[in-house]
Amino acid sequence: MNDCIFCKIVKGEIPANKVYEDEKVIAFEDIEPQAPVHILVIPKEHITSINDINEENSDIIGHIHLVIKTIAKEKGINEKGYRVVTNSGKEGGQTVFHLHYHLLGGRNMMWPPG
Ligand code: DGP
Repeated sequence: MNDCIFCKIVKGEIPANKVYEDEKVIAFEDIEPQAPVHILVIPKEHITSINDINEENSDIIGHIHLVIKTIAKEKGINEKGYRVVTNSGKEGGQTVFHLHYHLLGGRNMMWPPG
C-alpha cells in the first residue's frame, strides 16, 4: 500500500525506533507512548485489520504473539504484566489502517479502557 505509513516504516522510507525484526514482522516504539513501554508489532505484509485475517494469512497472528512474548521479556515487563491491544475500525479506535498490536507495560493498566 503506497500511502500506508506502516508500510513505509517496513520499507525503511520513514524512520522508526525498531526493537525487533524478522522476515514476517517488525516491532517499533509508538510515536505517542501511552505507557513506559509502548511497542507496536506489525506484520510486514499489508493487512488492514482483523477483518482481513483469513485462512491464508492467519499464521501471522500466532507468530506475532510469540514476538510479543519475546519483547515483553526483553523489556522486563513479562513478570509484572502487560496489555496487548488491537483496535479494529474507526469505532474500535483504529487510526492507522495496517494491522498492529500495541504492547503496553511498565504501569498499572485501567479497566475498562476508554
Ligand atoms: P491505532 O489508534 O490503534 O490505529 O494506533 C496507531 C498508533 O500508531 C498510535 O498509537 C500512534 C502510532 N503511530 C502513528 N504514526 C506513527 C509513526 O509514524 N511512527 C510511529 N512509531 N508510530 C506511529
